[in-house]
Amino acid sequence: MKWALLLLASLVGFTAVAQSVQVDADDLWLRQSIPGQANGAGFGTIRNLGDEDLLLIGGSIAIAEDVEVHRHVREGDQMRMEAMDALTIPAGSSVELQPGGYHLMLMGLSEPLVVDTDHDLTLVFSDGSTHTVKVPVKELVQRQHQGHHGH
Ligand SMILES: [Cu+2]
Repeated sequence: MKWALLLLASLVGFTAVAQSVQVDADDLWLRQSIPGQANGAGFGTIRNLGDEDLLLIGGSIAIAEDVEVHRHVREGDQMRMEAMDALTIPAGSSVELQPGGYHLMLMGLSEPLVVDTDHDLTLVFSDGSTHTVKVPVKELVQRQHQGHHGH
């Protein structure tokens, strides 16, 4: 009887340690890249299902050297990207990664991102926890009317 309780206690302890971060990132996707393109980009929604804020600091993927968190910032009439130390995903809330806004940048692609393939992407948070999802590559949507956006 006693050994059973000890076993149970150790199992419970193990479960607590092994518990993965409470994140839903199932609709993340990667944008199709063209051959020779150095970097790729990932978009979609990251939901924090836990009750503590999460700080996304980057990630990893087999086909790129590194995954960075980027945002676009406006400088006069120009938009440029910059790397972020961390992107806060508030507890019980979500953050949208989208073209022209926050995004994941796949630095140093070793091969192009091909439509209808998918890749294991691991998100890394500031507390060392990780979350791995299978993300599909989707078509690069051409924007026909760039420059016609009003204010
Ligand atoms: Cu970027």
